[in-house]
Amino acid sequence: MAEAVEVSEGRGVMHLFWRVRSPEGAAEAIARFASADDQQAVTFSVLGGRADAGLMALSPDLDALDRLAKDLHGRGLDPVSSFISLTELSEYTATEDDERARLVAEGDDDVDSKLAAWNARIAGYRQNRLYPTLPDKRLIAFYPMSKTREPGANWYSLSFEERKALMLGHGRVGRKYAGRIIQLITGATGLDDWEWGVTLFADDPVAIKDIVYEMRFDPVSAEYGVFGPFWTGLLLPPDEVFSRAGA
Ligand code: 76R
Repeated sequence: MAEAVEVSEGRGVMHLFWRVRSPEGAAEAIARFASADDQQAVTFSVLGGRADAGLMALSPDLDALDRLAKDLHGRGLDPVSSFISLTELSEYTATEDDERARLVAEGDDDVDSKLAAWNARIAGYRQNRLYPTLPDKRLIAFYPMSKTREPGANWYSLSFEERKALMLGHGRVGRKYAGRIIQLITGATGLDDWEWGVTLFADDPVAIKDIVYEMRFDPVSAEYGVFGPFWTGLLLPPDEVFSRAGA
């Protein structure tokens, strides 16, 4: 067997979209993949006619993702699109110094214990960003995006402080959707055609439309965001996805 191609941190992420012909043993192959401790996969029926079905798979090993993709291809799932990315930590998350300054500015008289609680919460949050557990929701929405590099709107020529301040506003909008949306932002610079994959999980289709619409007004998206094709799917077990596709 080929040797593993392991990420040094986080997970490799593969989004696949197929036309379904005759998925001989495909559901079993996906279940086998997902039975490994550190691997996960969810399948979905793609809404509309651009593809029949899709998969989002996570593994620390890009070789395992590649073997899964080729195995499924050989089992009558014809890829129509795909996206390769890696989970990542944000460079803009608040630091302990930021949080201390915030507590001090608020006149908090219990800074040390508040900071300890904050550190514990952030450690869990970071762990979850790098090693997420895919949630049990009804809907998945996926789209790739990049930040612009145009004269007058070049994200990459802004200073770190400017970008961090802008991302603070972005996070504030995002947090309004706590409980309605679970988002997973994965990095793809140098790996695929866009810089990030945006994967949203929700039960209510309106939540997906609302968050993406509201984000459009936030300067990060309004001035610097460019977006690829949008895919929306109903999360279902593999056999249900394939039988629904008429296979
Ligand atoms: O540190 C954090 O993770 C919290 C702040 C935060 C960062 C750094 C955050 C919060 N995001 C971050 C990074 Mn986001 N996000 C998107 C989209 O459609 C659009 O206009 C944009 C697509 C959505 C819907 C969304 C949702 N985010 C990023 C990045 C990387 C940027 C970089 O590194 O330059 C991208 C591309 C991106 C895009 N974001 C949130 C959300 C939501 C719901 C939150 C709040 C989550 C929470 O706090 O639990």
